[in-house]
Amino acid sequence: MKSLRHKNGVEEFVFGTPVSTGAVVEKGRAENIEFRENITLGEPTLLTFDLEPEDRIYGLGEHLGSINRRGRRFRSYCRDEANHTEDKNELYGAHNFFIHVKDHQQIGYFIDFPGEVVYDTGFQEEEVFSIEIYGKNFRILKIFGDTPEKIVTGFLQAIGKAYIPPKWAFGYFQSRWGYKDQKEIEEVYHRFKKEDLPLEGIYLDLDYMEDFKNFTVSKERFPDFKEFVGKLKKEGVYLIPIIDAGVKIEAGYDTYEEGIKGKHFCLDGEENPYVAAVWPGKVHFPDFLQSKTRSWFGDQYRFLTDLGIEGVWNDMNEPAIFYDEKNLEEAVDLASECRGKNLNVHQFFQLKDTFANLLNNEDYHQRFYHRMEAKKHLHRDVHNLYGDYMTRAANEGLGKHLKRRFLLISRASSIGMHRYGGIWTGDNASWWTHLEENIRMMPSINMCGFYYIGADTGGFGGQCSGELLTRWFQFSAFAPLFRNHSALDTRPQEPYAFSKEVLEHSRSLLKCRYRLIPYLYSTYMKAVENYQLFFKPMAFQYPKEYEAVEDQLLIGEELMLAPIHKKNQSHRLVDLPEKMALVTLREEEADLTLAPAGPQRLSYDLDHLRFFLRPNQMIPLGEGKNNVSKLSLEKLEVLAYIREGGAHVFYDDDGISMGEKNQERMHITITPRENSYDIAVKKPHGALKSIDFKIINHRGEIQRIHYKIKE
Ligand code: MIG
Repeated sequence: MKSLRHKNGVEEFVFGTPVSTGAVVEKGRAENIEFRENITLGEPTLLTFDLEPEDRIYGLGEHLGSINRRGRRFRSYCRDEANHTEDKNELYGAHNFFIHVKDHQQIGYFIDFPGEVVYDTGFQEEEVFSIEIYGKNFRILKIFGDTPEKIVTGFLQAIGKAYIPPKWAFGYFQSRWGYKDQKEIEEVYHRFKKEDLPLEGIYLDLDYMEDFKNFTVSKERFPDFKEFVGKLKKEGVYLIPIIDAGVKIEAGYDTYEEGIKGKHFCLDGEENPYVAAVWPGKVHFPDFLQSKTRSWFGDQYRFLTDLGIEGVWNDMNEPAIFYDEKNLEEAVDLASECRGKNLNVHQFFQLKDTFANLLNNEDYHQRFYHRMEAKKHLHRDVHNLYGDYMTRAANEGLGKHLKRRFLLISRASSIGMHRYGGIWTGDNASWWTHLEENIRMMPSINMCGFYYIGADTGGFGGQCSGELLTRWFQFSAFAPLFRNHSALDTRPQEPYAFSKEVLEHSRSLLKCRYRLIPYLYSTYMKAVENYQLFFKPMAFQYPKEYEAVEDQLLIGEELMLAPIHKKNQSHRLVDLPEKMALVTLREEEADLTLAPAGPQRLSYDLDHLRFFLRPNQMIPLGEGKNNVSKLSLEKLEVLAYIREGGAHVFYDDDGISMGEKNQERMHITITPRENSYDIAVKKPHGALKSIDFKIINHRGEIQRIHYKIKE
């Protein structure tokens, strides 16, 4: 074992000769450090920690369950899991960072390993936290800090700055698997316009392609795609097409032909391109682990950027596999053997399961290989890098051709990919419990480096009700990625697909979202810049008794959210660790009242947003426009809760340039005086003419101050 020391005291332990995943960007210096944890190298390697009753575990990213991960099993092995029931131990992401919090100390760990890792956080044995690492070659980073938040910061520094989307990516996006052609997309656009609903873009699912072939557009369904993209973009509406991992095997299809010629596909045991089946039927999988394949595949996105596209979602990149030839043949053979027989119960279930197990069977992972650093790797051993490296390829290609920021999200991910794109949390369902999962999952994913995150709002599978959509909007209004997406054959889920009330509520909630964009964008940029959390669990800020409050979240330093996530609730219980100001936000007005510390019932209607402003904090609000391009910062409203005085840095830039161009950092300070406040605005935003302050003090008295920026 080798050991190294990084900045901030981060320790790195190198076991064997690990694959360079590229997750960690900081380089350490060799130093002799002892690894004191209990570890036994083997197949699998076993790492164990004692758990005391009070211990908590945070992190592990995209998984179901509580924010405190204690008492469950989790498997880090990217999986196309289409049914997120409570018992599922793996989803699409593999995020091996966690913090073990004890009474007297806390330590963060990152297991830098691209294969399977299984965590048992005191499920089998309540007093043991065991981790199985399926290999002997890996790195472990140990991160120290006196608070969980500082540990996160140390970790984020080690893994590098997160992906930064364009400002328009903070708008509202409509999506649906099933919008079949240009006409239908146009109808969605017109309907949003007619109903005065904010809209920033429409995602294009599989149906825009020709026969599910990546980097093609169906001529029949989109006769003049380029013109269409341009026309919508003029209205501020972006189209975001999907790209899948598998490349259709079809003679004459460019991407396929080039992939073969350039030796870009993963190989089977006989050194032939591995064949599996996904949406297009039989496909090959690009070997994204080869750098030449990444630059080739990245360049393929040029087909889209040449058509005016500035955003993409990468799907099916765990990779998801419907079947491979071997298993399909075995299943068909078994079925023929069964023909005409009187099957007993075992034979029947074997038949049924054999077919059911074709989908995403992990046997396939033993049958194909990658080439990386001139070495051959069995897929299973590097599985978790696949979606990550596909997204790196896309990021590099899009950046090269666009030379400005772009929207990029991926379904599969591992830590390291956070520098290249965001993630959506996959195929959730229109269930109230999934709204709650969404709330809890955000901070855990954020701790692992990802900031541009969100769930399918309204739920992907199943039937959404107007009430669920509205409540979900009330939470997603704060998520960097706000997309309403639903599956084929489910009930239509656009805000206008329900009653008139739902439409009206959605409209006001979406306008509120746009009012929040200056704040959300500023908070996002500052959080990335300073390696801080955008979504913070209550337990990271407040004393221990708040650790169990997992359906309230903090945003940046300013806000606490307490969304309703249950049906037929006009009120919910909120537990305030300190006195805060309750904000009731509507399109036209924002009200402030004081809320005392302690548990209380909060009424929460469907047509507005309610959230809490922490003491000595303020937030800027813009106007309720229908598009980011229409948001002007000439006039801002600032809501503040001032006890002793508050200071805020408001970040803005042109929202699209890469690098550090046009950054603006406006400093606002509010200092209470006898009967009023002193307000200072340093480096006012270039566009700004005036700010309307609404300030509440600890007695609940409100003052409004109109502040003019001197020319
Ligand atoms: O096998 O492209 O998670 O968002 O709509 C399903 C169709 C493939 C899964 C994605 C979902 C998308 C769907 N895809």
